[in-house]
Amino acid sequence: MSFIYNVQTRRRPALAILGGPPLFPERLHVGRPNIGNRRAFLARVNDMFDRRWLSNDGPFVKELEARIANFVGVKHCIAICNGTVALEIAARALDLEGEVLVPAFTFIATAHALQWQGITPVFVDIDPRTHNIAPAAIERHITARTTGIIGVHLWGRPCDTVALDAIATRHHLKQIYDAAHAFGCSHDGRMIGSFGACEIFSFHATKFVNSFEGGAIVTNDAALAHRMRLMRNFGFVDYDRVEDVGTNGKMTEICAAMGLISLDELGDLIAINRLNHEAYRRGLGDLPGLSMVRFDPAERSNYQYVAVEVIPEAAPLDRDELIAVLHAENILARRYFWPGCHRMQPYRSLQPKAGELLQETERVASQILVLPTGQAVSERTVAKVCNIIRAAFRDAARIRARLNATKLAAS
Ligand code: T4K
Repeated sequence: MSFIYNVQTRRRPALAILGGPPLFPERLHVGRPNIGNRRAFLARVNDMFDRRWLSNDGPFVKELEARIANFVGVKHCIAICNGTVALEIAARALDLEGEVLVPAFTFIATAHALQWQGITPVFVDIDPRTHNIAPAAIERHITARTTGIIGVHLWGRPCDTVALDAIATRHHLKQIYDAAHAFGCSHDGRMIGSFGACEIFSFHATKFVNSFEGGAIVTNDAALAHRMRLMRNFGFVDYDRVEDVGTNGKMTEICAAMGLISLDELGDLIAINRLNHEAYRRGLGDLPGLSMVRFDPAERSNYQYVAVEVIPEAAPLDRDELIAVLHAENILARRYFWPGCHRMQPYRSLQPKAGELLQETERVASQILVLPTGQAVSERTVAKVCNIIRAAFRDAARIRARLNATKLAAS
């Protein structure tokens, strides 16, 4: 069934929210994994079995680390089982304690990685133009207990590292960057990965380069790298000698194999994301009240998130109404990172007044919508998604009435 035209009836079927059939028979997810060359992957799995080396600093992990360090242009890369544990290890290895400043508009893992080890994440507002931590909002949160800042390069767009460096130096704070979204992106012509004391990446299945689950810490600091490497493996320096507190942050060989075949296709994956991004821009660019997150053409970007702000004063439907329209069509657009970390537990209870200083976070979180992209989404599919949004805007009054009636009936 085409949304545009139904050959039998010569009529456009109604939007699903208004009683028509969903455009997509199967769910169209945000974050459908990119799958690399299966044959190459299976060959690596066979090698792995032949070697009987499945985890703990195996040859695939070493190869992945070398390739990432080389690609990013840093001296050290430590592969980790996921991005969250990478953040935990980085914070621990830098002796962060007390309070650490983080943006409130990020995936919950940025905050949890601190809280998990008894460090209080202090939520800072974002710059609405970049969606990244606002340097101008930081200093009012600094106390005698503050030990560090974690900037997040949200959507792969770089933080204002110059301003953050200046603040960190002035207040003797350590800096980690959460670059979970920013693998393959650059800032001032330099690859993201070499800013702050260290940076972390995520290679979760939903990331454009994935190792099923996985992450990495990159740094130019040899002593820090050494400490993080020990911490990844319980603090062991030798078979029966432990020199530091540690955890199990090891990446398995099968994950590293997946990461390697994913890396082999990095250029193609970015090209797909870019084409889809451009297709969304063509399809939505002229609609009132929709503002797509853009990437600086002078920098390298991975285009892995198609994030759109739905400005309620200008768009005929608000973000949640549009989400309802899309979900009815089986397009599972996401509200990343609504409602903001400070409104999730345990932070909502521990810091009930945090929202008072987070106006931009709250506004952007209530407007943001993330659309499907990646290898599993063709330009044709993007065009269909855009057509649904255009049709929804045209029929906004009826849709709003229908949603209000449903709400009333449920109350
Ligand atoms: N810092 C930041 C800024 C982050 O965004 C993240 C993770 C981290 C740190 C921590 O890194 P990791 O510890 O995760 O390595 C997802 C991802 O789980 C998470 O990695 C990511 N950020 C976040 C932005 O998105 P969910 O809860 O939306 O994931 P999930 O598993 O529900 O997957 C999303 C959708 O993707 C599913 O509804 C369906 C589809 N999907 C997912 C998987 C796993 C598939 O089609 N196939 C799959 O195999 O958080």
